[in-house]
Amino acid sequence: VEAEIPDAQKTAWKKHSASGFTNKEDFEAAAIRHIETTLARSLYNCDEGAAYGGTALAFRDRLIIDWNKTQQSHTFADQKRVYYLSLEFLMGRALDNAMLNVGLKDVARDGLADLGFRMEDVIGIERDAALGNGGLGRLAACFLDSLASLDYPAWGYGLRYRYGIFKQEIINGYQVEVPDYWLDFNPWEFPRHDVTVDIQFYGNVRKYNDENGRQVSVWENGEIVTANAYDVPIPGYNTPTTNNLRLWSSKAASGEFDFQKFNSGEYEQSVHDQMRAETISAVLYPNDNLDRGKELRLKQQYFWCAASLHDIVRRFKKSKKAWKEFPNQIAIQLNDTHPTLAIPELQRILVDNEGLDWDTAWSIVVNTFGYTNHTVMAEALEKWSVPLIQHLLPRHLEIIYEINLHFLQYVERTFPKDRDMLSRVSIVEESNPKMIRMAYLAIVGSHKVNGVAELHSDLIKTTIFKDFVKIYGQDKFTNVTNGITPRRWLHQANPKLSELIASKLGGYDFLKDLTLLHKLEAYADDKQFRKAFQEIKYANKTRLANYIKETTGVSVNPAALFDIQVKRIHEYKRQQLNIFGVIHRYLALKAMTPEQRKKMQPRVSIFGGKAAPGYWMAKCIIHLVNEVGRVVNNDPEIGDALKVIFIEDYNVSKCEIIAPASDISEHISTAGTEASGTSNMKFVLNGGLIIGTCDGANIEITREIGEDNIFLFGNLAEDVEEIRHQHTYEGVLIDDGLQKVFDAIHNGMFGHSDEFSALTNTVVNHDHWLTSADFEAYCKTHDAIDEAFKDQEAWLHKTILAVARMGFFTADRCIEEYAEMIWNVEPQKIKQNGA
Ligand code: GPK
Repeated sequence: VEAEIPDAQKTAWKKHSASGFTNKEDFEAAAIRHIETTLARSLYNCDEGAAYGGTALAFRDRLIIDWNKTQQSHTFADQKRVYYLSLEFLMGRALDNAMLNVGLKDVARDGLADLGFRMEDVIGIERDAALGNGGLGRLAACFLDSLASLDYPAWGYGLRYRYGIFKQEIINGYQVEVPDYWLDFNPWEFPRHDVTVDIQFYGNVRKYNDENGRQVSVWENGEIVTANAYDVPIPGYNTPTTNNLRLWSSKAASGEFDFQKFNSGEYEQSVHDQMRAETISAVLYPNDNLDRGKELRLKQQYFWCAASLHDIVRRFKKSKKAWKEFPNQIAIQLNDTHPTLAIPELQRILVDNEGLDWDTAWSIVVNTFGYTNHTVMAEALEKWSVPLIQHLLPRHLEIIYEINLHFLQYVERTFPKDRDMLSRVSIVEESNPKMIRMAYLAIVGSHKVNGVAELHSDLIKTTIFKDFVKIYGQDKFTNVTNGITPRRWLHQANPKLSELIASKLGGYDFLKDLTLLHKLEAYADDKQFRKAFQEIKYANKTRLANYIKETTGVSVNPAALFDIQVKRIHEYKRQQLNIFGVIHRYLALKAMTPEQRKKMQPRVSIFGGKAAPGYWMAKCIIHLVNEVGRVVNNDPEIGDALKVIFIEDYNVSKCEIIAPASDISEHISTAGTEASGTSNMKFVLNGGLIIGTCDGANIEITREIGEDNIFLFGNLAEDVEEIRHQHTYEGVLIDDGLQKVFDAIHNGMFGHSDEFSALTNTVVNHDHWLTSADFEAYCKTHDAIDEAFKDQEAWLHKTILAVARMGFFTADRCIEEYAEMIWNVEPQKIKQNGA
């Protein structure tokens, strides 16, 4: 390609080619130029918003220079690439991350100071990119950071929602959802008006025989919607590699209007068609760990899968390689079952459009895809009704049936006498209406299936996917324990701790090899180090206390024990256990004399998280937390002994303030329900300890950091079924302490008891989540925490050791495991000066 360009053109280009700033002067020049020209502001109306805009645009320019180099270099090298398909990318803010990853935050800070601005204020202007619900979406964001930081040629593919996860407001103690329109100023995306894909829905399938007598299927007469690409640069840490996140936006096929309709007087209809098309990428579905089966959601899934695959196939075809090379050039990872339609879609492209025979095509498909499962809970496993798919995607339904036929024939050959097995593993559930089981389709269409923590990966093999292990053998199923990026979750969220660590480890290499943290073990008994570590924790708690004061008006004492549970509100995550425990503590404090109360360890119980808008029970929990807070925080007898805080609108940027400020964080799901959890990793990495159940990654965290440095309690996963069985046949035994809590609620201590009867009744009637069975152990463990916290030196010893032993939980390790076990891809270094 290079040789075809005339020398004169090259010279002109090279002379003016953008190079990007590296010092304060050049940063200021770039920022001011953007403020004056791109934003049309002057010295006299440059507010913080404009300063943010100018800074972000200056960094965007820099990122895009590296982005261009990276993409060019990847294209020339033509190595295998990874495509990470996820309906959610919970990115949070981009500016701080970009500044740190390219190593120019100090330069920008000095430059902004010259212009009269404080870095923290400028960073605080940015809206979170909140295109996700919780753990699954944030995992995708951490993985993008690691893929770029480790120099893997990788792209993310997602949807460009006009509205991300809703903004949560708490009004009179209740959650109210407010739309999050985040795109009015988003300097981080590049609209690619030239990159469009036409996507078909509905229509019919026509069959004919070609000249060789082969039956050909044509899917036609459908409705067309156009997918438009928006690219978001993903900078690696301390490397020029800048990968791409491509987000698709939907619009009406003819661009603006359907001119025929417009001219024939059907103006309203043509506008309506346009709005209908734009609806596809309008809004993120706000459910976490729940499948609701809405038609528009299926449309989103197909729209995004089809656009992404078209893009991937287009890129592959440019290389003119044989189709059998496809899986050697391309690995596609399915983040949960949401992108499972990519499997029949690739099969359709290969068979219907490219004329490959079924078996050849299918072997390409299976070798291309890998599937990550994120939950064992039945209510979260996706199923789509056959009539719905038939209507929306008639050709895909045929292909899914054909895939199922081949699969069931194979099963029958392997297990000739097991008729039950066939109906159990069929991709088509024989219900009324019939349903397509997306997880089964994902397993059948992938070469590897992984869970996200050891216990979870074992559970999927012994419960929901047991039959598939028999059919395919153990090797198809594997584990990749989740991780987090230490760039955002240590260096960015907790710069002081990162600096302290760097001062002992002789630099910041640990940010790219987190196992180096083990060298901190030598400082666990070092008096000075402990003191510095403790001061940082105190400063971070003060930062959070100030935030709480500003946003809720409640003063909390940074010297108190900060006990934090922030995550989506879900019964299985058991925020109800936490708030019942808080009430139990409050009742105990009320029963004490003032002298006794003074001896108690002061606590601040902090909650945060969103409830899905239709999740009544989760909303009751939020309401109860807020009402308990109102009563406890205004009780003059209690004072600093206990404060109960609900932080409104928990999101990624708030987590960056919250995670460094915990003494204890709560990861207390019913054993066997939380696939991994990732906030558990964030809190320990930032010098806090965990109270947790033997669930998800808590188990591996315990193994790594040592059982003296974590507070585990509660029934084990293997015993849960038995206890539920007892509940059904013998009734629920309500713990005495919990009964007192329920009595207080019923007596109206926290407002009208009707408001909370659903919450208490579900425990009394079924206690599916073992709230009562685990209550006593939970409260006792909190008492043990109070005791342990009193000995600050011993506490510091534990927290420092824990930090030192968290190296395993970096997302970099995850990416290396995926690359080796599932994707078979190699990193590719980008030279500082182009390809
Ligand atoms: C799992 F099934 C789902 C889902 O719909 N949303 C979601 O965030 C989470 N998850 C798990 O609940 C966590 O345990 C896990 O750490 C996270 O996915 C990432 O794997």
